[in-house]
Amino acid sequence: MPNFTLMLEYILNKPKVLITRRWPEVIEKAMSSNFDITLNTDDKVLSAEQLKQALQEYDAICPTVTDSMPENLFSAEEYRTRIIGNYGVGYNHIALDAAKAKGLIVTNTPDVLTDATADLAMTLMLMLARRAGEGERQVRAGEWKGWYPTHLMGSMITGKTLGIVGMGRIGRAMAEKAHFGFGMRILYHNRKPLSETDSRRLQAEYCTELTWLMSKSDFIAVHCPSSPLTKHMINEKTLAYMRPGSYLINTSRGDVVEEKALIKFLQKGLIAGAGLDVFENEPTVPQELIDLENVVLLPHLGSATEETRIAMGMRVLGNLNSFFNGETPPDQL
Ligand code: 8YV
Repeated sequence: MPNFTLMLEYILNKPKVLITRRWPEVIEKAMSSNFDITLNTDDKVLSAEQLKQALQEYDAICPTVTDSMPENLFSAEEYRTRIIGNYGVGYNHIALDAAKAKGLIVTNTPDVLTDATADLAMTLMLMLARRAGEGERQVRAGEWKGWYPTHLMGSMITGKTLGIVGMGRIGRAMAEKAHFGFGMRILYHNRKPLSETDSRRLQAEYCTELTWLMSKSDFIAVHCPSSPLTKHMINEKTLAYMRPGSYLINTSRGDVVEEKALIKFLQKGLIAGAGLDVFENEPTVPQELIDLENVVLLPHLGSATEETRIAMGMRVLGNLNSFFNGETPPDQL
């Protein structure tokens, strides 16, 4: 039941909205025409104290993955904030149940970053297979002495097997690109299988056991969200099922992979390499990973295209508009 007194208040006074990090200018402008927005002009990560304060001062807060909003942030009796419009699809940085228990609405931005993230996972897969990181470092260091037949030989991805862990939107988009673009065979592990039509179209094989998928894949791409269930899902035990020549790619969340175990497997040469866009303690990247040649490391760029970052902002704007008009936001969690 909409709160009509509040709605009237929002008509008379534009809702106060905090955007915690800088967004593309065009979308900041679009937000400012509907709301009384506060920008974080320094673009520095806000402290827990600042976020706590913001919950008392703003009608809406629009955080990103860098804003940790754990359970203890929602310990006050009352809040001015009614809605948290997360700028991103992953929301493991927000204690959803605690926020909801205090009557806050939380939204995210699904769909619009699916292709960008799947493209980045493909980038990592190709870079690993073709040793692009090593080659680029060689050229930049002036160490390239000319062509020779055995120079930086990598492997094909065409015709190889890709194991997808988490067949949600992004997993499916990667399966499409890999299968139709590169003729890859698709295996996937997910809570439930794809529809008959989708699995036939992609010729994708459902693996109920993660370890089975890991033992049969040349490339393993992690696309499941972070949750207590998926934390360290890729660990010492499961990594042991990977083939010596196989590669791990992670563009979801760092904590799905137990970094320490991965480092051990890479250092011992038990797997061929890893492509990582996310880490357990971002922005800290363990020196052991940096020291390895057969690892491609990116700074959480999954959705970093101009088109996508604008679309994400539009999605937040849509959610806030609906909410302040007394409707259910389309991406309410
Ligand atoms: C975003 C992401 O850039 O949306 C996500 O879940 O991982 C990234 O692509 C980031 O989360 C923005 O908050």
